[in-house]
Amino acid sequence: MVAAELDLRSDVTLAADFVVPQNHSAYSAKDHEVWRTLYARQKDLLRGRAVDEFFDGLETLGVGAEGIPDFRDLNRTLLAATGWSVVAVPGLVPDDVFFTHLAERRFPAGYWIRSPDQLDYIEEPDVFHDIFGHAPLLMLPRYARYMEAYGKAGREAAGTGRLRRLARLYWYTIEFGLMRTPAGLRIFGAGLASSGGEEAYCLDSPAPNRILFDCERAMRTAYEIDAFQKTYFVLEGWNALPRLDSEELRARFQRVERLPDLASSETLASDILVGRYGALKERR
Ligand code: HBI
Ligand code: FE
Repeated sequence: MVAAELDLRSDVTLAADFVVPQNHSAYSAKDHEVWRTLYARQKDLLRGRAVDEFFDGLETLGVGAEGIPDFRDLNRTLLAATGWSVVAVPGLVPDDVFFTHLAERRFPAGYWIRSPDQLDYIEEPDVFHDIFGHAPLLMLPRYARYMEAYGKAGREAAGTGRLRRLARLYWYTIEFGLMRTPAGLRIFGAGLASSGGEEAYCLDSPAPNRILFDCERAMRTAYEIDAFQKTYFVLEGWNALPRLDSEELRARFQRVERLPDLASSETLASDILVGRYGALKERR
């Protein structure tokens, strides 16, 4: 099942929530082979690079070594741990649909898988990015709460200029976030965990900025859509994930709206830069 085949299904009427059956038995041997190749490669590449909680989640979920997981198996474990589940969708869904799922602790996951000649680059999230990248940390209560809060905040911000700032926050934490741990800098972002290339670049290259996470700083910062990031934000542990309740968020939006946006490559005198080995460097 590859992206192009989605077009053949466009005559199927989509439900309002965009949820479709995963149809696990319809995956071909080749589909499972693509998954296994990616799964083995990423697991290996992430050793010593991803946070321990990512591996703990992957192991507790206990799926993926044999092929594309059946969401029903995944969901038994996820539901019991944090009340989250994954639902199958055809690809990117509209913002309001996406936020409503998250607010109700459902992660919309693409069900299709990339073709063997597209192992490293896809334009829309597929089942490998969505499940391998996102599902393990949904086992973590503090992270699970943040994702739900993001969904609720997104629904409130929908149709306003605030959505752009909120989307940046998601990008720089959930997708491309780094964390300072006693063992050194580690990946927790799903976009990094599922990437063939950027998972090493984000930690090893001297080129990008690594900035100690500051919620409002991240909300102001543009990001790269089809290139490696020029800036990564580094969280000081899971409790550094910001609270996203309406009141706190409203105050943050008000401050951010008075400040200029920042280019993805820019640094400020007030940034606390993080070295490749996790050391903090105040100012340049
Ligand atoms: N849909 N399936 C899917 N996955 C996403 O990550 C996603 C989406 N729709 C909208 C969206 N992300 C973002 O634009 C929001 O975070 C703003
Ligand atoms: Fe993602």
